[in-house]
Amino acid sequence: MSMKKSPAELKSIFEKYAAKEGDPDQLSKDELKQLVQTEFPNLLKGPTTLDDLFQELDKNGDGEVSFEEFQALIKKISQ
Ligand SMILES: [Ca+2]
Ligand SMILES: [Ca+2]
Repeated sequence: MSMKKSPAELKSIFEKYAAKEGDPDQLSKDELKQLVQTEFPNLLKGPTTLDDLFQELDKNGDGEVSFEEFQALIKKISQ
């Protein structure tokens, strides 16, 4: 399965999952979990757990991942 997605696709993926609960512009841990498990399951096949990933992405520690913070994941999957 290819991990490659266009920037527009990534933005629409973020928006689709971020809108599921709470703030529609932010991913909660549950939303991130659904996003990663559905769209990027390979990310969790290594030693990285969802908790690790969430902590890594949530740079300002507010318990949600903004689209800006999500960029780090995009970078990770496009390597
Ligand atoms: Ca949300
Ligand atoms: Ca955050």
